[in-house]
This record gives sequence, structure tokens and C-alpha cells, in this order.
Amino acid sequence: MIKKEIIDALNGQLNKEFHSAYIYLGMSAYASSNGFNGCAKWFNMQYQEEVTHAMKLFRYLEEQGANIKLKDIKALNIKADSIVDVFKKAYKHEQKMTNSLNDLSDLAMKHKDHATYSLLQWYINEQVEEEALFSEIIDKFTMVGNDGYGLYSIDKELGARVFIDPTAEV
Ligand code: OFO
Repeated sequence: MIKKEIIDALNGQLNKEFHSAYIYLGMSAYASSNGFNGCAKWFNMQYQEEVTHAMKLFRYLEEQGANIKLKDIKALNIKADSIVDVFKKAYKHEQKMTNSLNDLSDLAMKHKDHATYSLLQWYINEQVEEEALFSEIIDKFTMVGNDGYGLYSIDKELGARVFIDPTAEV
């Protein structure tokens, strides 16, 4: 039987995943309104990915017969100086998500909740990929600086992203 402290923490994480989706949708809007349509598409895919993260947690809570709480999602206002600044904020956000998942994993361990611990390892591995992805994009933008053709090329490359549901069973 899953413990109340774990359910509360997972409900908190559920809210953070939906909030992440919201953040990326906001970043997508920032990118499109600043002429980076490829980046807008890329952030829209990231938004969709975060929804799948949230829904994986949602299903787990359901399977555990836990009381699911859908809390308020904080309003947001993306302020950035440039497109690379947006990706830097996203990278920082992912680092915060990693810390949150690590704390949750510690909690599951403390309660000897192996099922939740095992679920959380999926998220933690996913975070390694996400952080690497953001860091790689930031490096590319840093490399081109303000060069118009460079920015255009990165935007085009990011716009080619195809959505793959990371939670889909293979
Ligand atoms: Fe990218 O954060 Fe979800 O887990």
C-alpha cells in the first residue's frame, strides 16, 4: 500500500510536470512571436513531452488507487533577452526538475517503496537526456552568436524535430 507522504509528493510532482508543459508552451509562444518558428515548434514538442511525463505519473497514481489532486498551475510570463536566453532558462528549469525527482527518489527509498522508486528511475534517466539536449542547443547558439545565417540554420534544424512519446511502450 502506497504511503500518504509518497502520494502527496507524487501529486506535487504531477503539478510540476504540468507546470513544465505550461512553461514550454509559453516559450513556444515567445519563440514564434520573435520570428523563431523552428524553435516554436521545438518547444511545442517539449510541451507535449511534459504532458506525457505528467500522464505517466497520473496513471501510476491511478494504478495505486491513490487520491489524485490536480492543483493550480502557476501563471507565467516568459521574459528573455534573446532566444538563447530562453533555452538557458529552460535548462535551469530542467536542473530544478532533476533535483525534485532526486528528492522524491530519496523519499521512496526512505519508505522502502520499491515500486515508486523504480518508476522514478525512469524519470531520472529521462532528465539526463533532457539536460544534455538543452546544453547541446545552448552550445550551438553560443557558437553562432548574433550571426543571422547561423541563427536561421539552428532554427531550421530545431524545427525538424518530430514528436516521439517517450512513455510509449516498445
Ligand atoms: Fe523535463 O521534466 Fe518532466 O520530468
